[in-house]
Amino acid sequence: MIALSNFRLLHSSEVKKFLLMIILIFLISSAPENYLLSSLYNNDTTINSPIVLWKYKISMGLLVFPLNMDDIDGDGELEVLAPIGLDLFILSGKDGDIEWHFYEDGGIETSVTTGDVNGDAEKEIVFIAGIRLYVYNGRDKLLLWNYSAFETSGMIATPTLGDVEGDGQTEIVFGTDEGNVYCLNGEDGSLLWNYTVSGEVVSSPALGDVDGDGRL
Ligand SMILES: [Ca+2]
Ligand SMILES: [Ca+2]
Ligand SMILES: [Ca+2]
Ligand SMILES: [Ca+2]
Repeated sequence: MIALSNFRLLHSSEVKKFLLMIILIFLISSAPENYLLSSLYNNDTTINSPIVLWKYKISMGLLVFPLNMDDIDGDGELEVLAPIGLDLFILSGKDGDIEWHFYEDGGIETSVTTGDVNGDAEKEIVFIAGIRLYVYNGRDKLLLWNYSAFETSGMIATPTLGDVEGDGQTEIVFGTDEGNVYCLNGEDGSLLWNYTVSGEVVSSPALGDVDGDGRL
């Protein structure tokens, strides 16, 4: 079973480029209170001797949620989407420069999901911070909408994108530590449905056609 968003990404040119470049990202502890985020680049497929392309020093906080990369602004170059401490940083994959920074009371609570959620052929970035889910346009970082249905912060599961309604439009599905699973209309953030489970939701939803009827 594979999320629709992941299925699309596996076939995208950006990800093929990503695989060819063999970029490794990892966290290095340089001191008890400081960490370095390093992007390693190797262009001859020999991963035994990676070359440090750039480093980004984390002055405070820890990298809690996984990094990912995508060309969110459509300029042909990958960005690094890095939740660090309470903040979200979007760094240039090329040189590590900060392209965008986001902070909200309560702090970022998930990794960042990317994809075209409103059908305009441009990618959005989707994440949860504080008590809200945010959708920003990836090109100019303008807020499309946010959704607040949570009583407290503490969501720990990254949202998943997919056309769960089968209407050609993308939905956003995510769970919370209050035990609710939400499905939002990607275009405007309106609630399509929610479902309460008996306990905290601690993982991202996986979307797939498990009953073979041609629909997620
Ligand atoms: Ca880019
Ligand atoms: Ca879009
Ligand atoms: Ca849909
Ligand atoms: Ca199905």
